[in-house]
Amino acid sequence: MKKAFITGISGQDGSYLAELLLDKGYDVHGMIRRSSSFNRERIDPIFASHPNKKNLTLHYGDLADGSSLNRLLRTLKPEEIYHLGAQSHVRVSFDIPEYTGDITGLGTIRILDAILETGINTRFYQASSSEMYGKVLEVPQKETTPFYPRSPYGAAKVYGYWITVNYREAYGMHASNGILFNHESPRRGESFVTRKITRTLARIMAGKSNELSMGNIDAKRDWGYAKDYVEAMWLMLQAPEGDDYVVATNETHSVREFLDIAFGLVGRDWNDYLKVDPKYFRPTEVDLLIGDSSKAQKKLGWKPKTSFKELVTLMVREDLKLEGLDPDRLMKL
Ligand code: NAP
Ligand code: F7E
Repeated sequence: MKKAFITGISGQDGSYLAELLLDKGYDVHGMIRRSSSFNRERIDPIFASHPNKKNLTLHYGDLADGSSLNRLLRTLKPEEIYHLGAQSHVRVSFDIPEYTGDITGLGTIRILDAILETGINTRFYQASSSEMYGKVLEVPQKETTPFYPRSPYGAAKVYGYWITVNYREAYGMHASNGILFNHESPRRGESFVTRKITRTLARIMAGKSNELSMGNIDAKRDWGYAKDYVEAMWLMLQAPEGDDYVVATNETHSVREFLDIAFGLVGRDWNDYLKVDPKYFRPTEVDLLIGDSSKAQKKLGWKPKTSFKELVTLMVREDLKLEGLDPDRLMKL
């Protein structure tokens, strides 16, 4: 039985990846940080109903605490490490830039160095991001496109990317960067734009809200489905050698288009609810992202399975259910 260690297991991707690895028969260990209120709502359902739930174990630790990372790796000796933990909110990274650098940037070197220090034989996945392309220097963006980050988050991820490449080259580690473009799901954090839209829409439909406050709705993103994307992470660690891969849908859509589809599904017009609030604008914005994932397709056999419209539909559907509403009655499909 292969053993995997996941940082960020309580997050959107961590929960989908844990399910995928349990499905594949792995012994899955996840690191969670202590908080004053429960932060396990995405993984509790796995403990409740996954057929292999006995193979899932959680451990306390923190990306700021190198000694906890060393201890966990020394005792667990996982064959695969998926490093997903991060302060992952771009807008918030402007408010807490030093913390973001510490957790999102230095967190990566703490794990890589713990691997080196403990001498364990493992494969390493780094959750790199399309935010590294920032003010894009090429369209579409691929593995060879130079980086131009536009936020403390993007800059921290550039550090994580290069230190992963460096440890691969310096110490012969099987270490890979997945440069993932935006990916969403019903488990997406509620302050990211897609989930904010679908969550607020469901509350509007339930009569609990009549306003949607937003920032720059002209921004364009390459949006995929998180469940499809965690499969690419796993495939990278099954490849004979570590490498760097763009994971994207090769399509771009504006926030406006997301609003059109989401509100259109329930016969509403978002213009009746939208309020533009400057607090959601960023000091520097990433205007356009579109990824070319042909390398992942060719070398890993990975391609996205879920279209943009299907993604919006499944998110609206789940958020309506969360409000106790019947999607089949409300949605025009
Ligand atoms: P997410 O939902 O925000 O999850 C982040 C995870 O990191 C959570 O489990 C969080 O724990 C954990 N974490 C935060 N600070 C930590 C700390 N100090 N010590 C230990 N754990 C900590 O993010 P996601 O969307 O699943 O993304 C997963 C990774 O991919 C992140 O590194 C993100 O930056 C990167 N990424 C995401 C996207 C995307 O579109 N989703 C695209 C490219 C790259 P709590 O639950 O306790 O907060
Ligand atoms: O913003 C605009 C906003 O916060 C998308 C993270 O997972 O993906 C994510 O970063 C766009 C931006 O995602 C609101 O200005 C408008 O242009 O959903 P987001 P992000 O910044 O692209 C990358 C790949 C990551 O790696 C990150 O970890 O939407 N926007 N109005 C808004 N955004 C938010 N959050 N809230 C608004 O009200």
